[in-house]
Amino acid sequence: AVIAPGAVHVPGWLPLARQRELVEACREWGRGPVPYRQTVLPDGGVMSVRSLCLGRPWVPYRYLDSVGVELPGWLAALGREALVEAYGEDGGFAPDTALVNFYAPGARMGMHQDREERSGAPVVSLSLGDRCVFRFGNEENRGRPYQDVELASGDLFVFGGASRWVHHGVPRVHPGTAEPALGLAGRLNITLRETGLGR
Ligand code: MD5
Ligand code: FE
Repeated sequence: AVIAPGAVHVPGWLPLARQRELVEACREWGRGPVPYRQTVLPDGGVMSVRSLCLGRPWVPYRYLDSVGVELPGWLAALGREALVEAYGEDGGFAPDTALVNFYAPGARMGMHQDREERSGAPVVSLSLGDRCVFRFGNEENRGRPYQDVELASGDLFVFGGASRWVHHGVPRVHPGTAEPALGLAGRLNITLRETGLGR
């Protein structure tokens, strides 16, 4: 479904077996040298979401230290497949970082824009585990108008073009709604991005 120009939601894009592999990869990354951590914002606030970054380390306060592993080639390839699914072509998408967010029951993310990247490339978002309310707003401010979209495990969301700089957030995660076979209490979100920062 096209939510807005450049914003495409593909429910159930990832089959369950692929979801399970991704959940296992997220667990494995968390066992590396840099575990999932709550980010401390410049104003001293502490995010309820726990995050981890693969590949290129970018914004110091937010994107933490990279776990020190390259972005796996298979994950970058999955990002290109996602763009083909959403737009019909991958546009040469070459993500150099992945941000993995873990929402334990009760965690949420306030409305914000993603402005740290120095690239206009789309952001590819993959959701795993508990269903959530994803709030897709407007470019001007954190408030209305916005659209609330339910995201479930396996859903793909691509944010590109005119939707790249829209305010967005996750006001609510529905506890206990993950497919039991995933063995996940909470929600994981993987975003693939081009930082535009070079090497
Ligand atoms: C999440 N994460 O579900 C979301 C998925 C973050 C974050 O918001 O910054 O870690 S990414 C959603 C996104 C990215 C870029 C643009 C837009 C949404 N958008 O224009 O709505 O944990
Ligand atoms: Fe964001």
